Amino acid sequence: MNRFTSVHDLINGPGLTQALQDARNVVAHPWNHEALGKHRTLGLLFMNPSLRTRMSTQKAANLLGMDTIVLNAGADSWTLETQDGVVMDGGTTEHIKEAAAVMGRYCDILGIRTFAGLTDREKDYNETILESFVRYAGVPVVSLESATRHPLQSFADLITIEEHKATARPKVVLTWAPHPKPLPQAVANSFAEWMLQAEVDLVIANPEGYDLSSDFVKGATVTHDQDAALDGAHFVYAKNWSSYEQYGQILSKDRAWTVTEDKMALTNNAKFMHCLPVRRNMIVSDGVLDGPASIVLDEAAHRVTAAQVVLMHMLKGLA
Ligand code: AN0
Ligand code: CP
Repeated sequence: MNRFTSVHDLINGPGLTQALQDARNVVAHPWNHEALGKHRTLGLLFMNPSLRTRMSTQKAANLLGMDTIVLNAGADSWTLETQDGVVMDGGTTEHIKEAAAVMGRYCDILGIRTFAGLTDREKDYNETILESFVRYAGVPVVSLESATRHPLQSFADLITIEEHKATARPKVVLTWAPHPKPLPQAVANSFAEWMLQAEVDLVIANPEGYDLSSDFVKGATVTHDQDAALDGAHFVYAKNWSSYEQYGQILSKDRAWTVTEDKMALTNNAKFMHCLPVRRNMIVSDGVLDGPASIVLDEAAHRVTAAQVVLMHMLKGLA
């Protein structure tokens, strides 16, 4: 596997069934592949903040015997130009072509976090920055959340659902919830894309004006009625995203969409999931988050599992 930027890289690589088996194996025997990453270096470039991705990916690399170098773009490094053919007489210091290629000389695998800018939909959905790294780095690239997807998160979400499910084909509800700031669609897009490949029935609930790109949700049931969606649900996955249609805009902060105990009572004893960081009493009530239905910490813990499986397959592919 020489890139991991969407579910398709896993499907076209080891396959989803094998990857889930690998996940169970690395949980049971975390140090079994400690020799695989010996003398190998993982570079992690963060253009945006992170707690989980930063720590879990380093931990996964450590379990595989790898060394890690972390760089925070802008703060620790030069500001990057991403456009081709420009006269660099403005604020940016170094072109992504050189930066990516240089990092590729120091590292065997590169991870990149680059959020959507939320102003230019075409630029975001073309994945300009992530694809530049893939093109110029010369080494395998792992997405640590890009403009349109967060595949390590979605893989961890799937592992968590597999671990907690009590029925063969659970009903999974992805519900929009309010947030004071405009957030990317990446986590929601990616979750939908993965769930549509999994043994689950996916229902997406969001207010009008918040429909996700059809490229990600084709095949899912989409409704604007949250209560109807929650009926009989086994898993409730809450997430805020800004509008795709009116790109990057906040159209609603309606707290009637907050996931509360009353909302959870509509479900079939569902588990509550969120990728974190989460805004308490905006996205989800204290009672739900602190209660027995919440599996957000298992989800966060499986970020290590997901990263370990992905890095393991990449390391196996290195010469
Ligand atoms: C980010 C997002 O919604 O994409 C990262 C989530 C993992 N969240 C925030 O910026 C709060
Ligand atoms: N869920 C997630 O990716 O968290 P961080 O932004 O803290 O890495």
